[in-house]
Amino acid sequence: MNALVNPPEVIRHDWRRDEILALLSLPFNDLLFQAQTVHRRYFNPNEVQVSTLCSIKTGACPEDCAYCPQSARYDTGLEREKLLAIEKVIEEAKAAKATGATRFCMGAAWRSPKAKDMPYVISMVQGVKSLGMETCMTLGMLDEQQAKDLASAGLDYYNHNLDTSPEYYGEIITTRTYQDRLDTLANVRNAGMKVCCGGIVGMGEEKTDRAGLLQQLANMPEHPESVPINMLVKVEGTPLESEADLDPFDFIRTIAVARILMPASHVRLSAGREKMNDQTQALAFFAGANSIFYGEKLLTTANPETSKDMQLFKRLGINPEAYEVHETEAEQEEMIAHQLHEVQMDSLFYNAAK
Ligand code: SAM
Ligand code: DTB
Ligand code: SF4
Repeated sequence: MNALVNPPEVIRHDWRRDEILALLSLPFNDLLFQAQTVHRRYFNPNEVQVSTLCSIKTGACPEDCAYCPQSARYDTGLEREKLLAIEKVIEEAKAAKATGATRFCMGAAWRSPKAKDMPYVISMVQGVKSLGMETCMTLGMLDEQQAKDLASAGLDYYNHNLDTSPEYYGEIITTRTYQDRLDTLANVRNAGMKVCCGGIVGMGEEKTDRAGLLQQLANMPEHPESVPINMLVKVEGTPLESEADLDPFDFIRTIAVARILMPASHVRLSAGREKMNDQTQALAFFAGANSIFYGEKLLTTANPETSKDMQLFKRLGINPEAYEVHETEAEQEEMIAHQLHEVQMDSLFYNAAK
């Protein structure tokens, strides 16, 4: 199969595995040239979207994802925490906004949200939105109604990753199926939210698994608007703690091919930046990555210092992508007070109904 000489003009949803493998196997310079050409057709090449993560519920997760420090099945020394108070989440979001983040992504170590959690997470969405930030959540599996409720609350993005290829998936997770993940993604899409979906590389998978993950993402009826490509963060105590390092060029290739297959999506250079040098990150931007997680922590592990990221942006002539703020500060304060009152009422009602 002849790998593409010219990148496609149309957005395709019918990629074959062998075509993707051929792209991943191109000479590095040819691949990066194609990816950068596609990138420039759809995006300003010198703008990168910045999102900050916040762990709203940490640790003690019942799932067995082999990469995850938050699974209760592995002794990673992580202290479990209760669901964060809404006030604390708003405080964190304000701090993230003050350092330049435009999207606030709230993650919970859950298999899926319980009914009692929903009023709280809904209030978090409304509170963060009222700060004039984009909102994203990752709470595990969602049923149709939960997706609709989050969409009605104004949640902009839902993150739910496929993580790897369908063939390799069983080596990494046994407590939920690939189809479960696709079902949640369909519920999110049908509820009208934007989809954030990607995966992890460096988990001992083969090149064909990276192709398989990209194929699944690129052949969705609508491409995820946001595609996080995570480099495995090897955490002591997890089954993947001693996994061999992936060649950084293979990481860059994965980003470049994601860019070519999903030309209009934001591709995020996600977990793993703490261990990457500036040159690798610069190559990732050249390959078409145009989003990062920004802030000194991911969910539970370290991320580069914000000042270091800003220095890197400056050295590369990169600007953070803007996001419009709509409300005045007084309007924001009023909305937050209203949200807090609502959630207090909801929890009173929930406790009374128990
Ligand atoms: N519990 C929810 C779930 O799994 O759907 C949401 C939080 S979970 C931590 C979100 C994503 O973080 C996972 O799907 C995985 O892709 C990524 N992730 C978790 N641990 C990681 C690690 N050690 N290295 C890289 N990515 C990781
Ligand atoms: C995603 O794809 N990566 C983020 C976010 N979505 C939720 C999470 C990375 C977690 C890395 C390990 C940790 O810090 O716990
Ligand atoms: Fe739980 Fe999510 Fe970690 Fe899997 S990735 S163990 S579902 S927190």
